Amino acid sequence: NDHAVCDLAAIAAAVNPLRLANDLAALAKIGAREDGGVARLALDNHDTSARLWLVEQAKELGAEASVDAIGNVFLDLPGSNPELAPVVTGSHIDSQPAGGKYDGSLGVLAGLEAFRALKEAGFTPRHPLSLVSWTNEEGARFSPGTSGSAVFCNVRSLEETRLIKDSEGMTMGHALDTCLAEMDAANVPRRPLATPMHSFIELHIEQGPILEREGASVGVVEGIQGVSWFDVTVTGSANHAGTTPRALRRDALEGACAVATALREAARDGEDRVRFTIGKFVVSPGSVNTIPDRVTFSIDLRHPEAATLKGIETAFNEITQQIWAGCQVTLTSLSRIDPVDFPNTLTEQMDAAACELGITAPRLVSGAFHDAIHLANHCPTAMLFVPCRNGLSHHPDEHIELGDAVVGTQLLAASLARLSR
Ligand code: HGY
Ligand code: MN
Ligand code: MN
Ligand code: MN
Repeated sequence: NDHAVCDLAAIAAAVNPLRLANDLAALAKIGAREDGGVARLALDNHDTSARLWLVEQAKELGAEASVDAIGNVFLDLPGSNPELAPVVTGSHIDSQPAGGKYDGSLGVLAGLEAFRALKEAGFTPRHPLSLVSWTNEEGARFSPGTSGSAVFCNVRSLEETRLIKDSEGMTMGHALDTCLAEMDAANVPRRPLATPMHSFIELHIEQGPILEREGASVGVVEGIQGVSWFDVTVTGSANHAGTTPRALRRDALEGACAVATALREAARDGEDRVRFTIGKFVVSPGSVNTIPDRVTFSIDLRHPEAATLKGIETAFNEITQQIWAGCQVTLTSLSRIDPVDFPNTLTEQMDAAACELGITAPRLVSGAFHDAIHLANHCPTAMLFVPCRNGLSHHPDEHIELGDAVVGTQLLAASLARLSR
C-alpha cells in the first residue's frame, strides 16, 4: 500500500552514540550543580537557556522551531503529505531542584537523535514529525506539574495556569512572559495551542528498578498510575515558648505532626501499592522560641486505580475536618490525574519494531507521571523506558548507561518510522 519505504535496521544503525552523548553532556551543563546533578526549574533562566539551545539544534537538523502560548517548544520536520497529522515525540527539560541529568532530558534528546537518524537513513515520513519539550513537567517550582501538556490537551486553562505562584510569590505568567520574550528575541515563531497529533511517544528513564533487574535496555510502557497532589494547612496560634502552659497552646506543629501521621495511616494499604509522600513541610513563623501558628505541607498520593485514589481522598477529607491539637486543618486538592492505559494499537507497533530490530523490550507500568498521562486522552500515546542505575531519580546521582540510551533511541526511531510511514 502507500507506506513509505522504511528500513528499520538502517535507521537504527544511523543512531549515533557520540552525538547523543554530546547532546546529553551539553544540556546537562545548563543549570549544572556542583554535585553532578542539574537545577533547571521551570521557566528560570537555565530553563530558558536550555530551550534556546534546543532551538539551535533545530537549525542543524533542518527542522522548524516554534513555541506556543504556554511555552511548549516544538521542532517540526515535514512529511511527504502535509495534510496528515504529525507523529510526535518528546518530554521535558525542566528539572527538580536537586535533579538528575536524564529525567526528561533523555526523552527530548533521544527524539532529536532519532530525527537525525531517520534523515540520515534516507527515510521520508508521510506524516510530519514533531519533537516537543513540554513546559513545567516537574511542578517543583510551579505546582501542580505537567502544565505545558495539560494546557495543550485542554485539561487545565492557560489563564488558571498563569496564576500559579512559586515560593517567592512570582506568578507562572510573569516567568512565562519573560521566557517567551527571550524566545521572541531569538525569532522563534509562535504556534497555536493544541495542534492535532496522529500519535505521541515519550521516551523517559524508568525512575524505578524493574528494567535494570531484568537486564533490559528498553521497555514498552503500558500505562501510568494515577496521581493526586494536595496542600494541607494547619492553623494554630503563635505564643511565647516559655510562658504558655500546655492547656492554652494551639501549637500548629503538634497539630500538623498528628494529622500527617493520621493521613499517612489512611493511605496505607496491605499490598504496598499506594505511594504517599510528604515532600514539603513549612513551619511559621519559624522561630526557636515561638509556638508555631501555621504549618503547610504537601501530599503526593499515587495508585494504579482511580477508585482507590478517590477512596483515600474521601478519608483525607474526613480526617482534616477534625480539630488536631486545638488547630484547624484545611486540605486543598491541587490536582488529580487518573491512571491511563496506553492503546495496544501503539504498543504493538513498538513491540513489532523491537522484534524487527532483535531488541527485547519487556512491558511495564509507570510509577512516575509524565506528560504522556495527558496526551493519552488527546491522541494514541505510549512510552518507552530506559533503565537508570538502582532506579534512582529526582537525585543528582541519577545515571544511565549510554548503551541503553542508544537502544532506546533506536527503538524510538524505528517506532516513529512505523507510525509515520
Ligand atoms: O513526579 C513525577 O512522577 C514526575 O517524575 N515528575
Ligand atoms: Mn520526568
Ligand atoms: Mn521527574
Ligand atoms: Mn500508514
